[in-house]
Amino acid sequence: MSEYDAMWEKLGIDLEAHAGLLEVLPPMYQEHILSQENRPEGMGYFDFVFSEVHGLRVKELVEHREAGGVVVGTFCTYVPEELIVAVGGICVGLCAGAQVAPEEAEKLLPRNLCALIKSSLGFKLAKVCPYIESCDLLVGETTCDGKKKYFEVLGELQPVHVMEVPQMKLEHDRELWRQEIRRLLARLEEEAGRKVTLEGLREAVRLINDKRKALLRLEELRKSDPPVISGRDALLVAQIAFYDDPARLTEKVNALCDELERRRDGGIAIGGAHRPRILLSGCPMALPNWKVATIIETSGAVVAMDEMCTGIRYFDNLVDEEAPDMDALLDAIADRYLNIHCAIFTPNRERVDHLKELVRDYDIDAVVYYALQFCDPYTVEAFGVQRELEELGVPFLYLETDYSAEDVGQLSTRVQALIEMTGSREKA
Ligand code: BJ8
Repeated sequence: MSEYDAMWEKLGIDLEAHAGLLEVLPPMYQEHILSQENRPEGMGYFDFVFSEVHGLRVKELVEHREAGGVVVGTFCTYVPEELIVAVGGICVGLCAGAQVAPEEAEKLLPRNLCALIKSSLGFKLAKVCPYIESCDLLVGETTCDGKKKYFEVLGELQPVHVMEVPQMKLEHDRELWRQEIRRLLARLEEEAGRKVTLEGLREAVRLINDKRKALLRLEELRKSDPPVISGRDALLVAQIAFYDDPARLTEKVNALCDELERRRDGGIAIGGAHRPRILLSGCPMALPNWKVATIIETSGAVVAMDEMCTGIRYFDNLVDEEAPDMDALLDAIADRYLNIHCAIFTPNRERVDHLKELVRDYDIDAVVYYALQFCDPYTVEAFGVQRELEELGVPFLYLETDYSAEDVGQLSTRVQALIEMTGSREKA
């Protein structure tokens, strides 16, 4: 029995299946996160949030709705959080980082679909996610084909608003996207029963920009060599940023950064001397997906940067807070989001350029490319990324995987070979 049982039951959660899910999380957390040595004290807050993953935060959502507010669930970093906040809503990124009820999901979706989409539907069908059950509205997007069609299936189970994300970044695409931002705002206003004011929207923009600034400050600290924070802890912070209260998260990330600055200045590293520095790039690693990061870091390297949507793609670039009127502010929001370089775009030159910049700025020894099986955008784009990085002399390892643990041994062997190779070569 949990103190939250009554709340979960009211949300329609299957208590028995849910108890099974909650049972597997603590040992996973121990293995991937808590087993690390010399973690910063500031990670204590994030450990606490994770220990309460379906408890306290869900209670906050329930109370928010009881007070008349709305909760909106999202699946992609293209959905502007500030619009949801501006209507007095709470935005929760719906994670889908574990295999749940795949047989059920495969009754409505094909087998050959990426693990993330199947997991998302699995959580919904098994009734084990109190976040999705707390949502008044889900916001989907036309990013990859799998998600686009998945939202039709999900829309039969719960209200879904789908944003049309263009696939190119030409002027008329930008125009379409700007209109889509306004269409979403109208839907959110209708849902929340209130109109957004210029000041309200500006305040929301500042709140979310502050969160981004704190997360970017953390990224800067990952340049320290020897490292002051592990890649797994940085990933955990980003994963939690998708659903925690933004103001509280900003404060906690900044407190963590203060501590990391003291560590850096005092020469306190997480693991002693220099370790090979890996950049992880590719599909998002939604909570609780730490498989590849753990393999890399238990093989003697550190993940020094994540070019993923659970990494810098989520919080890079700010919205212009000074836009003079409502139209300009909405355009500034649209422009910031269109500047995300997801593989669903063509051409996607900016992603490769950004990757090269990150390799240089973070003094990267090798790139590990993480692709979920059946993810066409990222698996196809991997070829060009590999060619360009190898031309620069940057070692590149392509890993295609899913959420199962079956391939851990095989992935570890390949990662270890990469790390040995970086030890015996000059840095790019
Ligand atoms: S902006 S990466 S969050 S779309 S892994 S579901 S692409 S088949 S998640 Fe993504 Fe938005 Fe892009 Fe980021 Fe499809 Fe690929 Fe699955 Fe994916």
